[in-house]
Amino acid sequence: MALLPILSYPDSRLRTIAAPIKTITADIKTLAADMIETMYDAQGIGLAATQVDKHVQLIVMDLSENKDAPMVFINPKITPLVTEKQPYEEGCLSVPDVYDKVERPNKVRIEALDENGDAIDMEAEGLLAVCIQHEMDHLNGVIFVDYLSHLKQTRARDKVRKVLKVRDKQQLDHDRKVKEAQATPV
Ligand code: K1U
Ligand code: ZN
Repeated sequence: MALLPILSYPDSRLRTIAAPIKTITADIKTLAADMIETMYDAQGIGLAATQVDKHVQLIVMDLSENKDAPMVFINPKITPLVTEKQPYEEGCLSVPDVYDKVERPNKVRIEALDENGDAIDMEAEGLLAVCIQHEMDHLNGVIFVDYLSHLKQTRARDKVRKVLKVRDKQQLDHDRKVKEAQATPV
């Protein structure tokens, strides 16, 4: 399995519309497994293929406490089961360290296939309903900050730039330390 790089807002590749998956090949199963590993590594509860620059209708999620119940959704379709929308604080691995409230229906029906091609038909409420709608948005090129004001979108862009700068510096420091340790005679 492999960790996949996650695209960061405002990368234009996050705007790509995902294509339906015609056949669940070994490559698709490997992608699903890699996305689950990537989601756990990034401490997320969901990940859409769009976020790892793969433009197919594939979502992984795990809302369990012990992170031992991954779910795979292929070609998902969502039907709202309530008309009213409720605010929920959302985050996104593609928009690190930015959290804000988005209003969505709190109960939806999810129809999809799992990684074995078996049909999923379930009702989701609360965080599960919010998360699947957030991930479906990714497959359609929509990011949760699109629902926020222009000012908040500008702030989100600035925040992501700062976070990525800090991460890059930490990675460089780490690489330098590893190199120094390898060069130090025992
Ligand atoms: O799509 C993603 O980038 C994953 C995203 C899913 C999500 C979380 C919360 C609401 C909607 C969608 C994340 O996993 S963000 C990180 C996270 O674990 C989290 C953030 C806020 C609340 C709960 C969890
Ligand atoms: Zn997201």
